[in-house]
Amino acid sequence: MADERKPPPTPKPPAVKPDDGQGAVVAERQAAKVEPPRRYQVVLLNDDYTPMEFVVMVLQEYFQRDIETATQIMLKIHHEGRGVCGVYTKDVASTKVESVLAAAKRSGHPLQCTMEAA
Ligand code: TYC
Repeated sequence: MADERKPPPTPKPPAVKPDDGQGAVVAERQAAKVEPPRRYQVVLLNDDYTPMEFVVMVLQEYFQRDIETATQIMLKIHHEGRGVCGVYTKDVASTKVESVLAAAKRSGHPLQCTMEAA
């Protein structure tokens, strides 16, 4: 004999109400709250021992500079004591600093590299 109890009512999706403004307003508020990520400049420091060619190679390999730009930046550092290699988000800047320091250490050069809020 068939079970004559009614099946439980299927849950209904919430009725679509006329736009009370809430959804759209929330989305707009969220969008307005999101700030662009802070940017960090990666800076190379001058020293008396790291070969110029090594610094030019670093600027080409790790900062995607062509050889002319890399040479200009290297000479600026050489004459002024420091120079900006590029500006990145925090994680990217931090990875570049670590990569440059590791490459300098491997090659036995005292080259120093740091990052600062742009
Ligand atoms: N001053 C170094 C030299 O005369 C060259 C150099 C340039 C070193 C830039 C570091 O970040 C640097 N060999």
